[in-house]
Amino acid sequence: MQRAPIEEIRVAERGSSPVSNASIKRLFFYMLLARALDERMWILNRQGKAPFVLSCQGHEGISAGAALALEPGVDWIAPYYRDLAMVLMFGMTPQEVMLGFFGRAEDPSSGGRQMPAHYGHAQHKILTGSSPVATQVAHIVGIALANKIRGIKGVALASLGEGSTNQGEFHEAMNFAAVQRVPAIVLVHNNGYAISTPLVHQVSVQDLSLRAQGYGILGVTVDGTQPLAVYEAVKAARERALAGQGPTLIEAKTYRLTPHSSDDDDRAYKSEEVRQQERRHDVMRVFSRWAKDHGYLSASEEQDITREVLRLVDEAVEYALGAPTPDPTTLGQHLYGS
Ligand SMILES: Cc1ncc(C[n+]2csc(CCOP(=O)(O)OP(=O)(O)O)c2C)c(N)n1
Ligand SMILES: [Mg+2]
Repeated sequence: MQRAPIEEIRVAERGSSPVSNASIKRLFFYMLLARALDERMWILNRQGKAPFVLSCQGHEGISAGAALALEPGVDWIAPYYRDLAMVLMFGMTPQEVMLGFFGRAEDPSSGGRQMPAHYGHAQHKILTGSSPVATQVAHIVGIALANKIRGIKGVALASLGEGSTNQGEFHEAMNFAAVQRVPAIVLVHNNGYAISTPLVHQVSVQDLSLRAQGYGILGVTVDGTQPLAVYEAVKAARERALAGQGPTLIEAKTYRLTPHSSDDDDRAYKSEEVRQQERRHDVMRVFSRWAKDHGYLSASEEQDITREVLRLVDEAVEYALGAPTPDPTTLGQHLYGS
């Protein structure tokens, strides 16, 4: 199934850029760190050392662009499994990510109980995720309502895939958020597929942001392969939320560059031609080229960052592989009352 091409989104040129040089480098660093961790996870999975990968490849620009516009320590996020770059920018370390990946006792998300990529970190205001998709939207709307009632100057952002917006829970949460005008942001990563189901068999609208009209809130669609376009949209939504203007629905379009998970084979439903075309829109290639062409990043800086990122990945894997698994006698903890 062919997708309509992503609309060109203007990215501010050097000089009129809404973000500093340091922020561009920060974006690049965390996007690359997420990509490198993810690529290593696939290798470890194929080596039989870890059971399951849910990949962020192709989604790094959305997660990082959004995180750059938020305030870690103040704002709450309820990420989904493709938001590795977002949780890293909110303070999770590569080591903590790998502890979760291997299901180790020290895993901050769940002590090794959750599936991998169900990120959570109370200290960093990262709400732990539930496997049923879209449940996080209601959770974030509740946090945003609490912020509003308590007069806390922070926002709450939920992130999810486009397929997940068809859950009843999504609509209930969006409607309630709109009626209560809570300071929430709902970020939809539209990668054109819900596992193997293409967009045309999921919805009959071209842009999911159109759904915002039905709730009476602002809806925006941006190119998710342009981290700065995502940044600008989330920044504007945050300002509106803090000014009492209520929630915003943001749709960011991108391409999922891997199968849905390590248990999926996307060759069954994507032709080689489609997969190659998606790879040409790889956000890492697009952003690296843009940053170099516009003088934000030199080739030698890119090499240095790549070396540093790979060192962090090696260190994280070594630590997590050597870390103890949960004590079997704690199996019932947090599940049953005594
Ligand atoms: C309520 C519920 N139904 C089904 C599933 C199984 N499931 C997990 S991910 C997924 C696809 C989600 O697609 P989308 O929201 O587009 O996110 P993407 O994986 O494409 O980023 C499904 C059906 C689930 N976890 N929860
Ligand atoms: Mg999807």
